Amino acid sequence: MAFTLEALPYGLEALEPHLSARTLDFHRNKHQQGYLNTLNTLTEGTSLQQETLEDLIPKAFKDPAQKAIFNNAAQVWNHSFYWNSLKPGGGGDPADGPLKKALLQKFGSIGTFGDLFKKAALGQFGSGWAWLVLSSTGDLEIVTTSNAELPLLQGQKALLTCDVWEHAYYLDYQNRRVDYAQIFLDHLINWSFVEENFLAGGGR
Ligand code: MN3
Repeated sequence: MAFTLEALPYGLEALEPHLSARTLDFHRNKHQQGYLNTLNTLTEGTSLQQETLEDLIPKAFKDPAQKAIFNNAAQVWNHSFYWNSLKPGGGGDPADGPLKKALLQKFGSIGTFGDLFKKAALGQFGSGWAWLVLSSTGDLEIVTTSNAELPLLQGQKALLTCDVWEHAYYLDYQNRRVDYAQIFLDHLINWSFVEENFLAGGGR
């Protein structure tokens, strides 16, 4: 069975004015759909299509012959995780609870977390992703990855991601990644998704 995409958790216009329907349409229906189609072509007629992305991605990463499969599988997963990291009316402070407590413990304030996350997003040279993760020792960390790479490869549990490939923001913000990163923090983060991941990863 071929790989498929889950439905977007909101409509194409739902994140306006922060991310336009045009951006979401291209990003979802051209970029992510393109990765999915390529992944299905590359794995057609093989047992790889029986696997979950979470199983396939680390194995393909270790095999130089499966570089293209890795890239496309990881980009499908990363984008699905990104859609869930966003919501209309999101951003700002998380609700009181275990995640907020852990963020305050680690970073001192949500503002400091935001400054460091933005700095990481801006510091990722070229294409990639900024993440909040739970490390293998249960510590909150801000990390970045290049191109299609993702925290799973380092044994980290992804909690939140911001796509910093230019296609994520160019139509709305052109070269101004800094404006996009600020909007992400102020208006887009789906904190309840982040907290779900935190608790599922054993965070407390
Ligand atoms: Mn993207």
